[in-house]
Amino acid sequence: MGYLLSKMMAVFGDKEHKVIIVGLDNAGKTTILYQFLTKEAVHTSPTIGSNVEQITVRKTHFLVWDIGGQESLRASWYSYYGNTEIVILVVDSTDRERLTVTKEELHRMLAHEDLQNAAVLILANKQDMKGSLTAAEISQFLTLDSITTHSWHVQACCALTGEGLPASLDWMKSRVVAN
Ligand SMILES: Nc1nc2c(ncn2[C@@H]2O[C@H](COP(=O)(O)OP(=O)(O)O)[C@@H](O)[C@H]2O)c(=O)[nH]1
Ligand SMILES: [Mg+2]
Repeated sequence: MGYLLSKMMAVFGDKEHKVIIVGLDNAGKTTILYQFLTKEAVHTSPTIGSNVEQITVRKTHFLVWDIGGQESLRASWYSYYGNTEIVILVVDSTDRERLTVTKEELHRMLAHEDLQNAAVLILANKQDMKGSLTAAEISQFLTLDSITTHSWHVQACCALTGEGLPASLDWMKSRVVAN
């Protein structure tokens, strides 16, 4: 391989892929970010504040933003959209009442031009809890099948144990490598 090409590949390989974690408050966003860091990936130094971390999955670097989900903060989600390659939408699978709100937020996000090229990972979290909806039920409720404009994937998980999270990181990696 030529020097220039290998140099370019090295630079390209070091690219940081921007990820945002969204979802309603109490869905488990921060717990998931923490699980990603301690169980599955190399943790390099935290950067701006406490809500953004770099996660490395077999040489692929993600810069992951954990964004607040309280109603008052949701209006400013869009300010994080620029250059986002992956949106992780965390759902509390026991919170049936607020699934409608999540559905609205999801479809509003997908319509935003800054997220045109982003892939969406829906995490059906809190699978350890009694009465939690399955990933298939969440999928149906959020009408994921109607999404044709974005690459999406739904994954059942439990942030407390980390179950389902390695598979999530694999999918994320496959998305950015595919691009
Ligand atoms: N049982 C259970 N509790 C969880 C799970 N994930 C998060 N939690 C709990 O849900 C609450 C909210 O989690 P947090 O990560 O702060 O949610 P955030 O507001 O979306 O950042 C905390 O008490 C967590 O311990 C899970 O998979 N199972
Ligand atoms: Mg949080």
